[in-house]
Amino acid sequence: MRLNRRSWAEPYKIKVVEPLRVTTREYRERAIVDAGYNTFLLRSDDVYIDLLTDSGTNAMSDRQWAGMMLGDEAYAGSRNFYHLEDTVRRVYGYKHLIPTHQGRGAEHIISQILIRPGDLIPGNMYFTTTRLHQELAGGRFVDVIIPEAHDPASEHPFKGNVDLAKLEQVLRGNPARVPYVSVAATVNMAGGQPISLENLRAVRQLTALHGVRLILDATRVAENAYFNQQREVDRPVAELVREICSLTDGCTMSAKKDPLANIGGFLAVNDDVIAESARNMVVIYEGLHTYGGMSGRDMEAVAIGIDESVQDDHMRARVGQVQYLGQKLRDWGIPIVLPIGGHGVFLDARAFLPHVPQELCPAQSLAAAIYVDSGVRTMERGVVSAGRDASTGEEHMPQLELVRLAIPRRVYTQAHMDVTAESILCVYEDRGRIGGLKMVYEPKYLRFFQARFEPTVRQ
Ligand code: P61
Repeated sequence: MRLNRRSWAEPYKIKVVEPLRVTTREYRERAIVDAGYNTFLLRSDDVYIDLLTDSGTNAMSDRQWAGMMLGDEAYAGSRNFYHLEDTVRRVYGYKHLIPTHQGRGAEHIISQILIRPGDLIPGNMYFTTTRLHQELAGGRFVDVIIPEAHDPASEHPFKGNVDLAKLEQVLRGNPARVPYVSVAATVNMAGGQPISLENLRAVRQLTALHGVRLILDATRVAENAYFNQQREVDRPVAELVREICSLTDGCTMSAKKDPLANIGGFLAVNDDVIAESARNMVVIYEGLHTYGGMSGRDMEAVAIGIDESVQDDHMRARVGQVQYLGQKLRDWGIPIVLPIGGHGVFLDARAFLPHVPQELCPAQSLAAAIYVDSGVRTMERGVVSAGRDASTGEEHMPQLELVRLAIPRRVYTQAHMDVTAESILCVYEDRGRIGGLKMVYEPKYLRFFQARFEPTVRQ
């Protein structure tokens, strides 16, 4: 037999393992009730395969672990800070680094510095923490992503693109009311969808014309660059990352994602005045400007992880694993967001459970059902995550009602992906039995993290 294709494998082998616990269906039925049907409220000991998030769940490399031993835990001027600063300058190209404990720390600081009450912040789809910090600073988020991004079935290769006409309308109609445009690469809530370089260049031109800054959410910029490489221009991921960043004035970063760490983040900017304001603020909320809430060893792990994250073979295996899972589900006719994203596969809960109206939180209910079936933990990304309008208190009713299967980096094997896919198929075949949920406890901020639910009919 002649092979017409050759498989590839992960560019690493496994040195340390962490046992997983398998529970019974009866056990999980109790656990999900105790957790108020919210997968965020499960104990991780009760989870078999944890696809809640790719945030902070990365497996670090032996080099990163070795770096942890080089942690310089000085209060001020830790050598690991300088290593991180050099790395951020070299890999992303920004002049100033302000470390923070994680991404939202950076979002808080940049929002408070740049936003005045009544301002508008256009962006390529909301992200929960990003929008909340914009609102807490008195601003209002305006969605300027292309319409295809709100359609799970659209196979547009760059669903993270900005609708330039929409953006222009916001900029023209609100002179001096737009402190910056916020662009995410890739777009988490759209299903891990990338923005094209071509579109980003056009956004840069447009914002420059209006004298408005462009701030990047660089949390998954290397995954975005991988898609740019595959779908747009065949250049190394590292080069593309650098180019994306060069089109922006600064970035917020959660080092818990692309940079392959378990904790950490930063704000990076080119402007000296903004950097000075940020250093003034970081000491109030995060820690000294040379650690920002991270220990020296954390900063070392992030610095080393950043370099690993922009390697082509790493990214091929990382995104390749997500594609493998997605393709399996697609082949079985299970409704997922297309194209398959960079950090996870997103189930289209509206199409999966057409009999459950959005008011009854179909994605929340589907995530609970998947957990009960197999112990696989996923996350709701629909009406519960979208929350309420900050000024009217009305619930947002997003077009996308999704369940996210986020894949931690370098953690699970192909067999784990198979087990996951088989569980989703079982739940799909039995979908008629899944009912809706009503919220019985609703926290004020980021309600999805701690909300509790009950079935509308006994399940
Ligand atoms: C996640 F359910 N993401 O995807 P921090 N920007 C972007 C993120 O994806 C992100 C942050 C900023 C998480 C954790 C999480 O509604 C949720 O380091 C594109 O988590 O502070 C985080 O970075 C914030 C899960 C956050 C959520 C908010 O799983």
